[in-house]
Amino acid sequence: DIKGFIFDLDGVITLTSKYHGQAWHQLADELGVTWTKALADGLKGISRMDSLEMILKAGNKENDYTEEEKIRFAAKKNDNYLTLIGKMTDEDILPGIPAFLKDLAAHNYKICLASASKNSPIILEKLDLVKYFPIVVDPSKLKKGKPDPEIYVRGAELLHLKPEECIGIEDAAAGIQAINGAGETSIGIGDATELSAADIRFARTTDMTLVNIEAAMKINA
Ligand code: G16
Ligand code: MG
Repeated sequence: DIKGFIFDLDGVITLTSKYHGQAWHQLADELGVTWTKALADGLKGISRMDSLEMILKAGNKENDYTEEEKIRFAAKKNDNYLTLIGKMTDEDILPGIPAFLKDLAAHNYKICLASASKNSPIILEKLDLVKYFPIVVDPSKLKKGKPDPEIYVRGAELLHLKPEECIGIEDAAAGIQAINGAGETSIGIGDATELSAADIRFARTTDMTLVNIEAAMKINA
């Protein structure tokens, strides 16, 4: 039986994914790396330093900079990102998410956050969602980022649940791979081709309701 839900943040609860993309795009331009949709999609859910490595690799520049320079690039991207998210409010929560969270709480499901973002506590505050997420996986304590399952394994542990009792929710292929690897049920929000590995997929957040999830789980069973 499903007893808990483990949420990704960027792209599931709010579209910070758009701002991450903009900030990386600007850095890629400065580094002379061509920005493509494939690169943008591949970066979703990937940690800050791993994202920078992917961008440098895309431009065959992975050996061009020192560790110090790379840390400076990542810090610059983050400053830019923090400016972009500066004006976010609870109106930036994706449609259907507040009702879904309320429904989960009313049915006593356990909830936690499994975002790769070190900025997620700030964003939860801006969105006024801290009350739903007293439990947040700390990404700085993990050995490996998504697509490694570690973050979703840790999420289930923090909820005191077995992986098979948890549903993970993601907008990125790397995240779905992490949920599946953890032995949890995966829900993908977004594009069918990008999220073909998800156990259940919804085109948009408003389709994600307990009724629709229960129906999809019956079909899959
Ligand atoms: C998010 C984003 C990624 C971002 C990562 C790290 O993951 O999707 O694009 O690179 O967090 O974020 P930060 O630089 O803020 O620490 P998720 O897991 O919330 O989708
Ligand atoms: Mg995401």
